[in-house]
Amino acid sequence: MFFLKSKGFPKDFLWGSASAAYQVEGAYNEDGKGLSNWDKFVRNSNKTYKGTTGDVAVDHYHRYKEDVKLMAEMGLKTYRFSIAWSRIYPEGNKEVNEKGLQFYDNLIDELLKYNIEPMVTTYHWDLPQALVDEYNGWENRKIVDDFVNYTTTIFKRYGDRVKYWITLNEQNIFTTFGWMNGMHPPGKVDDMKMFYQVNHHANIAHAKSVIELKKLYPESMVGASFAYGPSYSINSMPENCMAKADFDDLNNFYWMDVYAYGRYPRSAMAFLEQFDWQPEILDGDEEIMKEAASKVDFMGVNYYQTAVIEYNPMDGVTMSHEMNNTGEKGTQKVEGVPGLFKRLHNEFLETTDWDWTIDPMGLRFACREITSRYDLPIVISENGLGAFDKVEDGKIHDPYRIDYIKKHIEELKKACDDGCRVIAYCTWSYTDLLSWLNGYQKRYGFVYVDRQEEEGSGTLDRIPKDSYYWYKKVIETNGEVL
Ligand code: BGP
Repeated sequence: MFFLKSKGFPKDFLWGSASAAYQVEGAYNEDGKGLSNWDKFVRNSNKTYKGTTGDVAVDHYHRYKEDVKLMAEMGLKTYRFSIAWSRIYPEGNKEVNEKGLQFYDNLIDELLKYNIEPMVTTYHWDLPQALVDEYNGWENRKIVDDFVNYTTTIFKRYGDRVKYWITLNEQNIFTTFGWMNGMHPPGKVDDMKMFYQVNHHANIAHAKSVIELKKLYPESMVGASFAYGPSYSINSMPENCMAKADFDDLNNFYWMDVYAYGRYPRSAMAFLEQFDWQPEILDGDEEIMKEAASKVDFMGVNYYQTAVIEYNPMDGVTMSHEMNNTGEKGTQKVEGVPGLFKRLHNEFLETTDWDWTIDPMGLRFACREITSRYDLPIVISENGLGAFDKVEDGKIHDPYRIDYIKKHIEELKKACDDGCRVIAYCTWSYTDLLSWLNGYQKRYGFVYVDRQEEEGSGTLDRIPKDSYYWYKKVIETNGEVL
């Protein structure tokens, strides 16, 4: 739509920034923390850039006070972070670790001291390794009870101070990378049947957690964060437009319909059934999914890029099981599912050095689609630019990041004018941090951290970048001065 005058962002808009435990905390074996699947994967898999690990990460565990103080000086309204399950339950399901609970008590209290709203992700991919050893983690339905036991523990502990909760971060990504392309733990490739089963377990774990939270704290706000990549058909050829519809049903609505409606898209299910890939759905599951969907308060969206879709014949390209994790532009291969679709480069748009398409308007599309299809409020829980940053005379000039975020905020403002109920915008990320597969050189933060790939490298000192001061102004003016 077009509007003669913008209404701007809502009055209590939550300007925020985000992180995840494994990517910032470090202290991987301190104060009783158990090992996670990532602690193990980074050692055994040879998948991370130059073998980087989160053992120390950016040492947020010991420096959270300094980090929060910088947030306060910036005027941040909300900080999204995740809790490491293996700090709370070192073995996943047995004894609770009081010291782990205390760390997040301290972090939450520190945020509240400066009026920064904590937004907590209960699961951002780091699963207690003990549960993998015991029953293969997400592959076994037993995980549902252990997950709900863990989430209920943290809801009870922090629910008096935390209003905003995100159950699962990017279920589509951790399952696709874990069971389809082998790049995340457990590193399985094309295990289609298990991929859909794992997703069903995650859906029930999410749903039961939502129901428990609402019993304890009916006023809380809860949703899952989905890595949403809206799609465009390459052109108006009907075969390509149908391929786009297939892509959406299998890659987007397959998750968002569950969070918002408590059901799977019919065409996706029909497709899976012919190969016997559909998950085992127990009696009562559908009711649980529907009940949770009726209680969900928002759709969490991690937005980075859109996809261009073309029909892919039966003898067409397959998944490459590789990605550009070096930052050498142009090395990402074209991938697809034979008989359905393939993803092409968008000739109208630039990409980052890691070949991620830069498409600010795609963020507005994402909000519009969610609003039309689900009519839910929206939390943008991640959006940002991974780039090489350089320190010059003790400063970091990152006009490219400012430009990226500015253009996305402009589109988000238009989405608000369109009637989308956007309640928060969190950039990825607050400080620089570990990029799962891309090491420390792919930087996202407003705050530079002096560390390189090797453990023990750098002072871990924090330096606010130009974008830090720029975002401070954006917050002060509620998005009017960009
Ligand atoms: C999302 C994850 C984040 C973060 C971000 C950037 O998928 O939720 O944890 O890592 O992407 O991705 P990357 O680090 O691969 O550049």
